[in-house]
Amino acid sequence: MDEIRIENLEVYCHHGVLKEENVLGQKFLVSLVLYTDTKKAGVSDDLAFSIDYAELSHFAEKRMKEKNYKLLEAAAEHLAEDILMDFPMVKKIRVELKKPWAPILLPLDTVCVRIEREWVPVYLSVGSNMGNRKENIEAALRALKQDKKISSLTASKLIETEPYGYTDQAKFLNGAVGFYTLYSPEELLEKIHEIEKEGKRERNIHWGPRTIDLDILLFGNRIIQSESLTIPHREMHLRQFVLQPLSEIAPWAVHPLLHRTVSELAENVKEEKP
Ligand code: PH2
Ligand code: MG
Ligand code: MG
Repeated sequence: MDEIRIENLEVYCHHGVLKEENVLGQKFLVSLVLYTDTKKAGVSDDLAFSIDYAELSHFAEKRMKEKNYKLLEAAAEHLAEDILMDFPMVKKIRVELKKPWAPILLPLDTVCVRIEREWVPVYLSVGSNMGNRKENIEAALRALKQDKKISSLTASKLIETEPYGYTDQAKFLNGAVGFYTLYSPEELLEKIHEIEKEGKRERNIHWGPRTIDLDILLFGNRIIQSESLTIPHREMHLRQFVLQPLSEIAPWAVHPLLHRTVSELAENVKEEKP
């Protein structure tokens, strides 16, 4: 990706763990790498197709002064997030915050925190087999869309499917959604649990009837195996009711463990069906 860089923007502000830092303030240096596509602006010579670095620098200065954080980490985290949310042309950002006057009673050039954050593409499966299934799913999608850390949401058509696994239950409506997010996988899982709670989801029978079920299928190309999360979804490659809607919105997405596209996986599952 192309880069626009702002280096060592000086901002006087009051972040710090120490009282005297909060009272007196000090100089901070803000360096930003904005990852974007400059091709269109390059060809047309028109600022409307790029990021105005003057505007962005003033925005960064304002945000740095607006709130006082104890940690450079927190100031950097919020700045990265605010820029990604307010400047849609910035797809990914590197933020470097330096304190050249850090009061540590020893001479130093600077201390620095550097982070990279980006809009990560995510795919979820959605399902419901209780109550007003369509409305349950639509309410969940509305909640996702309203979230500022979720953007560009697209949803597949909903299909009716036979219950899989535990079969003594009503038919499901299933679909898939894709979006970009600033959440970490754990934060997204928490968000999903909140939405399921609002949708009156109760966890009684494993794989049993539910008003709303949202499962993370793919999170960028991340591979995660923890107590709370398995990404890619453990069974996504075996489930027609997941792959069929997913291949409608992301046929080209690649499963990072199986190295197969979603449309290839969907074809395979079809063939295996009796
Ligand atoms: N979800 C399950 C178990 N079985 N079957 C269908 N057809 N659709 C589902 O969404 C589904 C299921 C557990 O999440
Ligand atoms: Mg599920
Ligand atoms: Mg689930």
